[in-house]
Amino acid sequence: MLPALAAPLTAIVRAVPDAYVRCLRTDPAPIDLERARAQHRGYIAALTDAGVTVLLLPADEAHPDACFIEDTAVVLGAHALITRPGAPSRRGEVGPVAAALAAHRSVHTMHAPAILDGGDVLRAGPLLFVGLSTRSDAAGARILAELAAREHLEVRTIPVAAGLHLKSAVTLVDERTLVLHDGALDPAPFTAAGLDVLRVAEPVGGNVLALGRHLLVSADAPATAALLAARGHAVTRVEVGEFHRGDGALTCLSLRLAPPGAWCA
Ligand code: CIR
Repeated sequence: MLPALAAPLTAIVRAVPDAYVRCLRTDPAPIDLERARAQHRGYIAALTDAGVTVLLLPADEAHPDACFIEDTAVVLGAHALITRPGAPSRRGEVGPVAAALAAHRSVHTMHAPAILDGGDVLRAGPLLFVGLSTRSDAAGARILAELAAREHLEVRTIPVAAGLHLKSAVTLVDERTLVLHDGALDPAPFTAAGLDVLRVAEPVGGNVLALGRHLLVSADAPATAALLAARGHAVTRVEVGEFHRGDGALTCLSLRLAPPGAWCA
């Protein structure tokens, strides 16, 4: 488990716009907006129940994907890097996120032509694994690496050949353990870094959200939830099916800010 934090985590989340039904997605099935909003409320409740302080930003009707706030910034210690999202339609999402982060962190901005989505950045202690995907490139990883060096963090890039983001397939469970959708990515870069990798068969089981001692797992990954509970984690199953339809998962829906001196997934 991640260590209990001396002070609570803060998470910034963004309300679901009516426009969410037109979000970028590979699954053509229609999105149920009311169910999405109910699931978003459930997600916020799960964060709150895990002791997280939640800041809710208003919905952005001009940007259907804005509720996937994780992609718009990477928070590293005292700094926050506002990304240049890989999807052109998402680039206008960042303004209100930067304004909200400025109250908590020293804010830096990524400039063109670099691209990076926060969903491609996976922190494991002093390492930042950065997926090179359709949404994040080497220039984006280099800009992140410059900022990361200030926090004594090392960037290691990983090609993401399939799927949307690195964290669509692999996320942190505890300080030295990752959970990975089996077959989606080569686990070698993680095991070479001394991390344990739990392989799971459920596609959305690869994206869990570790919050101190609490672990949020999608209700659509029951076997993953059972595996992690059997390993002693305090697992909360969260319904986010309408966000899976939008190619998102648990981490995408929040930006986490650890208290000073700590770090979080
Ligand atoms: C997109 O395609 O950008 C959104 N529909 C989904 C973003 C999911 N974000 C994430 O995995 N961090």
